[in-house]
Amino acid sequence: MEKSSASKKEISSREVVMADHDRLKTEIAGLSISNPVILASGVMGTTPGGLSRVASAGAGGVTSKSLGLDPRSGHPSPNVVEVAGGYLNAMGLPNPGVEEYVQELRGNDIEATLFGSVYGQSPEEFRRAAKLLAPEVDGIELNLSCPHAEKLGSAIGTDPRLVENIVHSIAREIDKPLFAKLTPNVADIRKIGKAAEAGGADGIVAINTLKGMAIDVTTMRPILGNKSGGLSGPAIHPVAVKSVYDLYERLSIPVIGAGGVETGEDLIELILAGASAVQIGTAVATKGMSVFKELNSFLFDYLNSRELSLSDLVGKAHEC
Ligand code: RRO
Repeated sequence: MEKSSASKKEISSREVVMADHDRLKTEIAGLSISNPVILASGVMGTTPGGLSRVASAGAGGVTSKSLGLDPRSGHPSPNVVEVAGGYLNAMGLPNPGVEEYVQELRGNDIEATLFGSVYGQSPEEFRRAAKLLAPEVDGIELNLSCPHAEKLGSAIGTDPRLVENIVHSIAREIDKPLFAKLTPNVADIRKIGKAAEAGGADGIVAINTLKGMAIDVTTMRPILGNKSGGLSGPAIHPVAVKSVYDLYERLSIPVIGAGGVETGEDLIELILAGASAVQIGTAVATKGMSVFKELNSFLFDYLNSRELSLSDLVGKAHEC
């Protein structure tokens, strides 16, 4: 256990600037990261400028919007609808294409660990996108889990053999840590996690959004342009906790948790379940960019008051 040399009273989150939060420094799959609160793919990540702003707001890591070989305009609007406990989205992977993004990333001033997210329709498309992006980022996230894009995302990420093949084809060709982002829309997420690990993934991100739909009772039609979408926000947090808990128990590689984190307690819960770091998505939209400093301050105080290090906390709920 890492003991603090100063008392609780001497170090308070109000006095400590982010740069001094050494207690929050961590390492995931060989990547050093200044704190474990990471921007999830899909929010503020369509341009490197957005990622840079989030990094300046205190995120330890930032993740790009998922990028494919060709530009995509996405699904027809409406793309987002508020529902009980969160939001349904069906953006449809809008992105400028990996080559354009790579151009924009050159000379970037992003002061956080940078994850590049990629998607594809086949192992070959994933491999090509990942190879183009890898030189410009610190780690690659494979989006195997978009819940509403035909032949992409979770259409791929629910098949363990395909997951293993995709990860394997990329792991041997890039020299950056490789993370597989998994869908919760499966009977047993551990099987998909195991397949990604067997393919050579360095880490897992769990979870992407859950499949959902909202229907307008006046028009009697689905609200989203794509009809169905992915549910995010507090409603999916318990699903994320259970998924991370199960994956941590079964896998040897680190797990980055994601799903409905809004408060410091939500963040700690995922870490106790086994997450080495945690992604924030919907809360950036609902609470603003101050959420990164707010969550880090809460975590700092939580650790400091208990004289614990971050690594003491990871997976601690499994001790009982
Ligand atoms: O772009 C989207 O519609 C989207 C993606 Br790529 C994803 O991974 N998860 C999600 O809920 N929406």
